[in-house]
Amino acid sequence: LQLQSDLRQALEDNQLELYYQPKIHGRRHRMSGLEALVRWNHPRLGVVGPDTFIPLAERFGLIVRLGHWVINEACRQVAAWGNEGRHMRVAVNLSVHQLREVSLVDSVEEALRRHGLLGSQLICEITESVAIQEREITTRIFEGLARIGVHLSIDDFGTGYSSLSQLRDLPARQLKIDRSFVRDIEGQEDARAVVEAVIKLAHALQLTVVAEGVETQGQRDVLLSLGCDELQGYFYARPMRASAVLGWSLDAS
Ligand code: G
Ligand code: G
Ligand code: MN
Ligand code: NA
Repeated sequence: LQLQSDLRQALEDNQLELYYQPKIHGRRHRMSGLEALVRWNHPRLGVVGPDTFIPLAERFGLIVRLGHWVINEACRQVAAWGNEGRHMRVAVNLSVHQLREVSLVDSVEEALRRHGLLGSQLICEITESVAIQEREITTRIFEGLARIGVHLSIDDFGTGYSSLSQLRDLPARQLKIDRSFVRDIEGQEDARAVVEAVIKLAHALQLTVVAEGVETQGQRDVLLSLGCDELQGYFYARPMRASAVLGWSLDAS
């Protein structure tokens, strides 16, 4: 398989790159952090998105190595921004295969130490469906990460059908509302009602809420009126190269 050997090569040759998408603190109207999103600069195909190669990496047993690279590279970049006087907090996405790895917490801790970061500068995102299907593993990993100060975020929330008790038992700090709910929030009363209920529930459980996929001012206004804590989406910024981040400003976007 061509892509399989290409992907191995990509890991060796530094063809992967992290892009960063700002998250905006709703009330304070400023950047609260960034989500790291991996891209593959393929020598012939150009920029390839994670929806294409993450599943391949999972199938070919490369995801743990790729995931290590992502964690380490995100920490390296946050430290570099710190050296420029900007204290940043970055979220990385974890695959289920990384959670099954016994040494995950140690390797996150090692990456933080190597780059001189606080645990609170890193957030780990896992999807709601993984969080509940792999309850025992995720609870153990989450507790380990929480001990070193790394916050956990439940990604794509609303698509995984977790029960209230499952949600209550997860030691997460943040919940990200899936963009399918955000998309319909202006026109559809029921979509708005769902988002309102999710925000209330999250706050009752002491979780902060991030809305993903915010594309319009109208969506932003509704989300802020419902008390959503943070917003992320093309309305503010597309994922960008690390080199563009310090020059990006909310008011110019
Ligand atoms: O950046 P984009 O919207 O194309 O991302 C598509 C999907 O790929 C999203 O579900 C996102 O969570 C996932 N993704 C992006 N970067 C990573 C990564 O570093 N690791 C894993 N496991 N998934 C990622
Ligand atoms: O599943 P996860 O939340 O990690 O996925 C993030 C993905 O969503 C990335 O691929 C990113 O490029 C994409 N994305 C970010 N903002 C928007 C947006 O406003 N609209 C849409 N359609 N996709 C977005
Ligand atoms: Mn995510
Ligand atoms: Na998501």
